[in-house]
Amino acid sequence: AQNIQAQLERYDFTPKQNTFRMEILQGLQKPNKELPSKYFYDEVGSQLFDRITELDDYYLTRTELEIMQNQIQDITSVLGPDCMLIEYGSGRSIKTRQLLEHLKDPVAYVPIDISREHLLQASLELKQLYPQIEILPICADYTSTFKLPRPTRGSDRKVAYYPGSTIGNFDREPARRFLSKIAQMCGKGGGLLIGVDLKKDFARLHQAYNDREGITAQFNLHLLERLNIELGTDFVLDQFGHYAFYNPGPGRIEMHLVSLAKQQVHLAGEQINFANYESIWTESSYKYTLEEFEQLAASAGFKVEQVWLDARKFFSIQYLSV
Ligand code: AVI
Repeated sequence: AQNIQAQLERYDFTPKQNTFRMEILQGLQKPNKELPSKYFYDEVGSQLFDRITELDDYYLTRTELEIMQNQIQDITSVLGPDCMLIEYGSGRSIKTRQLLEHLKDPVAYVPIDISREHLLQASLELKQLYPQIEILPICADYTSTFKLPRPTRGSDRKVAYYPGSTIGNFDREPARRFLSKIAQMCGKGGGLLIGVDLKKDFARLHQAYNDREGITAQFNLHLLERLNIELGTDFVLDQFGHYAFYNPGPGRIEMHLVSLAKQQVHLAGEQINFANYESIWTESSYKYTLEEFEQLAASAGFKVEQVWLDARKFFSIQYLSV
């Protein structure tokens, strides 16, 4: 436990409060207001997201786990032995357990997450479950630049793991840039195991982001609560509404917070004006066809080696090599 704490002290690249404030202010001052979705994930936000992943309506996590369960032998044999597994946005590392249990002699597991407490708890649990695997957590915004730790033992063939279809939360060009960064980090011989949500009927998509228990709405609104607590804004939460829909042209779910009145909010001495029904765009979640994703991967320097699907073809797990 002490080793993990010490490792986390050395590899703590938590974003500075100033960067946070600046990004939020810039987003709210745009003519079409927006907020970066990466800021959903403070402690409460991460817990709300965990609850989303367990919802009946949110098919993504369940389907990805089902593919993992059915194909784990094949997946781990494609990944090969002695790899250093690096997970981007590891959260509770639930899906990773399957991998860690079946991979042949993994050299180390490097979970990267922006939520420090979540990361620490998950790392401690993993160390108890798999004492033979070196766990090297990094607290960072994984889209930023940070150094990777060196594992104590042997080969450093790098395999990145990016499950959950989180790649869908990037617009196309940032997605390409992020994937190329991973390709460079992995280098020749390395690869990326990635979860990608697929295009499907609109009603199913709509339901996943408008769940009957209202957890997605809470998750979306919590972003404003976080700004009130951490940046001292004065958002009145019940004056904003969750609004999410599938936009078939660009092929994405758009999640918004809509102002339910003409109102003002204050941040860092600035006043931000909201018209009635004006929206803040808080997240996009792109859905792909296999062909579209193959093109995106190729533009980032990756070749699709293998694709695993569920029976309904809702979701894909793909192995890309450099
Ligand atoms: C993390 N990410 C893949 C989720 C998604 O489905 O885009 C975030 C989420 N937003 C609303 N529900 C879940």
